[in-house]
Amino acid sequence: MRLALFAALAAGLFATSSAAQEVTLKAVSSFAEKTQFSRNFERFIDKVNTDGKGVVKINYIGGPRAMPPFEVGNAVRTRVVDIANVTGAFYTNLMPEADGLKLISKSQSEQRKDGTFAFIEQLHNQKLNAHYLARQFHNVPFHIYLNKKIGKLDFTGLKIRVTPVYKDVVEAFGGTTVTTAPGEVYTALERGVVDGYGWPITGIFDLGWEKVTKYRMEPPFYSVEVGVLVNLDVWKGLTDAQRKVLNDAALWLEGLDSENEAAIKAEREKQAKAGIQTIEFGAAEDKIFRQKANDVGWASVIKRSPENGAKLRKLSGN
Ligand code: 173
Repeated sequence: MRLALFAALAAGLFATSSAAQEVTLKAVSSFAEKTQFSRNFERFIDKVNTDGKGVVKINYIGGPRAMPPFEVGNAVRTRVVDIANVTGAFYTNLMPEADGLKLISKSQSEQRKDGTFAFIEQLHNQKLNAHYLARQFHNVPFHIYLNKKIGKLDFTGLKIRVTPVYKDVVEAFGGTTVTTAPGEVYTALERGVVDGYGWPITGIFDLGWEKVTKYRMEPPFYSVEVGVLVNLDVWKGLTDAQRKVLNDAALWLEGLDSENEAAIKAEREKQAKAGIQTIEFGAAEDKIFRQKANDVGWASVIKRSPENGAKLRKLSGN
């Protein structure tokens, strides 16, 4: 009887002490589950849960069904969640400099060497109480998709769905903008509430947007940025072993960007097959568009955060 009690106690103790070594982190994504910009984060979670068995575990709550995309940055800041997959465009209200991340196209390894990453980390520490663990999709560009054909580089008379990523450039070329989360794009297009939208080159099929999209405008511009953020207090409270699992998985996650080139090529073909036509103005106009996009993008960041914005631009080399 006594022995049984002792055994039960010992087993109980053992369970608690091993549980105390394993930390569970609550995760959300600002993009829909199993879609283009959540998929690699979900692979990262699987990797952490496999490699980190008994050390660190990620409990994935889900995408926008669990939390509105524009609230994810604040949820990391206030530790409502521990770790998140989110683009800077969704938390510019807390950190205006986050809008500059799309203007940085250097690889992460380069950014880690030349101090860019360290500055981005510092900004996230200060403004978002977050650790910037990884950046994904730096080699994936954005496009403007349209349902009305335009004959020149001019959005006058068009209403275009944006996020902070595209707002300044669309307005610079005369368009009217309406900001929505990705989850509202399909209905807005279907009802003709908007004449087009900004989105990366990849991912429109996940959401069925090819059914309500006629044209993709060239050229590609900017650089997608989807970060993995960890609440800073949570990060500081982890053991070296726990941080190592996350750091190793983060580098692996960033390495998945090598898959993007093939994915982009396949996506362009798939869009053409789905009947999406391209609108092209030629090399000279493309250059004008990209230059203007870059200039108005930086101007907007620098206006909202003069010192940090200027420093970020200098580091970016763009
Ligand atoms: O919602 C968006 O169009 C947007 O800003 C974005 C940013 C990164 C990846 C995908 C979409």
